[in-house]
Order: sequence, then C-alpha cells, then structure tokens
Amino acid sequence: MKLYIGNKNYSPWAMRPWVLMRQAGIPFEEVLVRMDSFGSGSSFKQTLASVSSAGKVPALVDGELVVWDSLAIAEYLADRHPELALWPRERAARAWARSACAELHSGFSALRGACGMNLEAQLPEVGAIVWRDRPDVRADVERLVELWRRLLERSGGPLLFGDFSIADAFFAPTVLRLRTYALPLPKDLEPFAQRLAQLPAVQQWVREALAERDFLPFMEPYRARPRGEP
Ligand SMILES: N[C@@H](CCC(=O)N[C@@H](CS)C(=O)NCC(=O)O)C(=O)O
Repeated sequence: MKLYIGNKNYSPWAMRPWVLMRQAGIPFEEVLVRMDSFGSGSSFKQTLASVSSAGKVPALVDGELVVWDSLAIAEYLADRHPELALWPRERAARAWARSACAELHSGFSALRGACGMNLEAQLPEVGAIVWRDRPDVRADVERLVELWRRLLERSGGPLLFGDFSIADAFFAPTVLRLRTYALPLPKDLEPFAQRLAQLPAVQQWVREALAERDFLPFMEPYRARPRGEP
C-alpha cells in the first residue's frame, strides 16, 4: 500500500492514517507530496491529480483501489485488518469511538482555523490571544476536555479506548496543536496528552516533521520565518 501525505509539519489530516498504520504495524510506503501551494497549477495538485480526484492528502492506494479522506482510510484499514482491532472490539465502545472520530472530523473548526498544526513552531503568545478573544475556540477545547474525560472514565485508559485505536490516531494531532499554542488543558488530562504525544508513531512523525525544515509561508498566518532564524 502507498500512503500519500503532505508536509509532516503542517498536515494533521495525513498524520492520522500515518500514525494509525505505523502504530498498528501495517506496512506501507509513504509518498510525501510537498505542499508548494493548493492552487490549481501547484505541483502538489498536479502530482495528486493522477492519484485521487479529490486532490487532497491523505490518499491511500491499495493496488487498483484509491481511498481518500482520513476517516474513510481508517475505516478501510479496519475492514482490511480485522485481526488488529483498530476500532475497539466491544460494540458499544466501537460506536463511541466512531462517534468521537466523526465529531472531530466534522467539527472543531474554530480550533482548527485559529490554531493550525505547525509542529516546528512554538506560539504560546498567539495561543494566549486566541484564548482571550475567541470564545468559539475555548468552547472547542472545553468540548475536547469533556469528551476525553468521558472516554477515559469509561475505558479506564490508558488510551481513549484502553488499547491503541483509531480514535487515538485521530486525536494525536489535536494534542500537538494544543501544545504548540499552549492552550490550557486541565491537570487530570495531562498524563493522557503525554501518553498520546509519546506513542512511538507520533514521536516518529514529529521527528520527521522537525527534520523537514520546509517553511511554507502560505501555511503560516503567524510567522514570517522559522524558529531560531533572525
Ligand atoms: N477531510 C479530509 C481533509 C484533507 C485535507 O484537507 N488535506 C489537506 C492537507 S492537510 C489538503 O490536501 N488540502 C488541499 C486543498 O485544500 O486543496 C481528510 O480527512 O482527509
């Protein structure tokens, strides 16, 4: 299988299936398509044109089959690998996990818009202003807190549904976003956030993102240059 992804520093959607496959031990070949821009003439769009008509990453190619959109890819992988229990085994837990991922997938647009994933950056001062001025972002974070608490209470941890599942792969970029912008997370959720950030697949993604050193101005609403550059 081939997984098409974008720049690791900036690409939370692609991070989900990548982390899922790595952490679950599903072999795949990574194809990184540099996000020079999302314009129709960009080499990003031109490269993807021959892969997926959606023109976005992630896209998973399995033989003749192309699966696009991170949630559909996760479903496909769960289907293809029932032995791995990528969704929780218990039916009710599976329904909760699907609900949580669907909610994340279609919601949290205020947080997503104001605090784009940017692993190389540290933007606590931006986060403080966002936190002060954006009740919609605060509401998104409050909802995350409520959701994570409920799921962890229900499963008993250590991850959202006990063992690693698709839900953890989906929420990993969210945890990293909160860190970049230093958005406040209650103390009781810190150990969970830490566990998610320390999953080997998440660590590998972050390491490779930091090694990219590919500053993309169109993905940078808050910075003119990378960290450490005068
Ligand atoms: N809902 C899609 C979103 C994918 C997405 O927006 N990917 C971004 C990169 S992280 C992209 O390819 N954007 C190109 C564009 O918007 O034209 C998914 O879950 O896969």
